[in-house]
Amino acid sequence: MEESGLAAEITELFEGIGLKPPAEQEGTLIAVSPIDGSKLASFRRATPAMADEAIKRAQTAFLEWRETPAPRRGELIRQYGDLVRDNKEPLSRILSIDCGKSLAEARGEIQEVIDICEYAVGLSRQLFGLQIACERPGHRMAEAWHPVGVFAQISAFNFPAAVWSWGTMVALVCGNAAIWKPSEKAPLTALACGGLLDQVINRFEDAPANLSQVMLGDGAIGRVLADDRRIAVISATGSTTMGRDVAGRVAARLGRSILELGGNNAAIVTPNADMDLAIEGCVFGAAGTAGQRCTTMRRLIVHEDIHDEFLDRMRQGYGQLRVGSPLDESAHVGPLIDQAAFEGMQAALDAAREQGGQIWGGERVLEDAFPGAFYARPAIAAMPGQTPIVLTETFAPILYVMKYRDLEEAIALNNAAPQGLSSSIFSTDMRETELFLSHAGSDCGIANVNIGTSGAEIGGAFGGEKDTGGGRASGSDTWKNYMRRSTNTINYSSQLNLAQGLKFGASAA
Ligand code: UN1
Repeated sequence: MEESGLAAEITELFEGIGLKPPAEQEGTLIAVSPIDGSKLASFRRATPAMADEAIKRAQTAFLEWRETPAPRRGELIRQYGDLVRDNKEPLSRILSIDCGKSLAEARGEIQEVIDICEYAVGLSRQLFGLQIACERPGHRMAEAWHPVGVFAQISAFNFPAAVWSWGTMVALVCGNAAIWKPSEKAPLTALACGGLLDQVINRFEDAPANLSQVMLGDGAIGRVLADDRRIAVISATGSTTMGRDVAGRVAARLGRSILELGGNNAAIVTPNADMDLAIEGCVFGAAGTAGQRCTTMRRLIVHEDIHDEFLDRMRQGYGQLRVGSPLDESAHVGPLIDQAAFEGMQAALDAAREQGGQIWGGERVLEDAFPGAFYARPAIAAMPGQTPIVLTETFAPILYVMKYRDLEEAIALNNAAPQGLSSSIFSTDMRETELFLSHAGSDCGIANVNIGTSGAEIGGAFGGEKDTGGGRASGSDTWKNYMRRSTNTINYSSQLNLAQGLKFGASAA
């Protein structure tokens, strides 16, 4: 495999942020840039024995870290957030080269890491329990939240930094030790973000060594983590197939998992929509990040009266999109992650054609400039209805467009997908928008009005239902997923009163 200038740039970027460049090892795990298909570095894969050692080290770190008061734990994360802020530009470039995301979106992702650090710092003073009304006199009942143990994060290539930070920053503030298994398709972002975290941990007085560890490997090492009883909580983001495997393994040992898996997200556009805004929201939602967000808009359900005009305007919008290197700031759409992603996209477009769809775009471009990479024009597929391919998540920029007649029908189409991550409605009619948000509306974990399906802020709970896995990885009260709850009943009277008015033995006499 060829090397290009990108490997040299990675070396410079790592050195620039004070980290050892990813060494050229003997290993079989090869980091490839989706920008041009060139080799960036190679690594040895973690073995099960290495995972065992890492878990042991993490357990030792956990026992020490849980003794550090939570606000002090927050101070570590504050320092890390500052370091990420200072290094936002080089980290964004590393991320862009690593996973092919446009530089603008890579900056957005690193900003998401900074935001989650701030959020976690705030949380570090708010890990509070409840005081609960007690039925017995002279008793007090309360609940407390305690660190839970070793936390493991399995992250996907498409958000190689933000998704890790959602879990890990919160888990650390909650008093846990953390292990990260990043996607083998984007390992360099993990080495950079994890390396900077190590810098902070190493100079922080109250933080034990090995509080955070990165393990490079493929699904095999993910399965080792999923099977291991010493991993108290495991969070996994990726495909539904991967999530089912992790869920089964963790359930078999009665462990705790937080799953954020696939999405087949739809937007409904009603005749009451602000059309300009809807076009803008749908073009970004469907074509942004080259269709490789779990929140990417994949289905568009448009009222029959405006369908043809809306489709025309979407096609015009797509016509303005520039596909190009993610490092070229004038490009909107970068490459697909690899050849398999491109082939998956082509297979889905073939199926859509067979199922009566009319397709625009989808072809490979820039093959001469980047023969080893896979750039494709985002595709729009006008479909005769919600055919099987429309209900299949393809991790590529394909937007299936369908008609509806009444809003109940549109909501039923929205909810017919096996996944339930994100959804949105474009309408200025509050009867329509409130119905969509109600119990009888969208069944997704995220339901938006007049914005697209992607681009959630970190403060809200993030995740979804059904095949999306049911987990909530970030925001709101999800910190509780990273702690264990202890219910405490304290008797400060001199009587032994049993609950439910029970009388027992001598006390009954
Ligand atoms: C993902 O694609 O796995 O809501 C996460 C969004 C981003 C996160 C996406 N904040 O689009």
